[in-house]
Amino acid sequence: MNASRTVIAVLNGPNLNLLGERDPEVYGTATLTEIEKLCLETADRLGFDVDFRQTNHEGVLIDAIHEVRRTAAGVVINAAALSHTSVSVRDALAVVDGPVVEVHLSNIHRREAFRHHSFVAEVADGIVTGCGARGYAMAVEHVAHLAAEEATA
Ligand code: DHK
Repeated sequence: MNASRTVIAVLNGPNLNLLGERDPEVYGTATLTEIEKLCLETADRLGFDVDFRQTNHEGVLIDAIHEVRRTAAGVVINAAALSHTSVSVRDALAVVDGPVVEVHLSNIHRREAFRHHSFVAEVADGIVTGCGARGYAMAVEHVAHLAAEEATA
């Protein structure tokens, strides 16, 4: 595997810094720090490092995608509300070299109609939705699997 592409970027959008205190019945009780730890442990087990970030700003999220798009082995992204609104985030993800897996803590299809469509989903290789914090581990695992597959292709 290419040594410069062993990092999985895990990118988080608006309001996810409030996990643990924000609507725990919808998003669960795990904090973003706990989710970061879960991602680090999962990736480490599979031989990858993690670059874990959160921002409340669309442009900062796009800059983060640009920053990692050529260097990361793949991207796990919970763009949160921006998933439903941002063509710019979608377009940035479309030019990521490695696999992209979208994750949502809640099952967006069981919620309000405005959450049913995700621009991110249009450019994602996989989607994990409704599996809570564990969904991040599943998404990291899948990115690692796809990245390893790509590296041996
Ligand atoms: C997180 C949010 O903040 C919402 O805006 C999305 C997503 C769902 C989640 O379930 O992780 O609609």
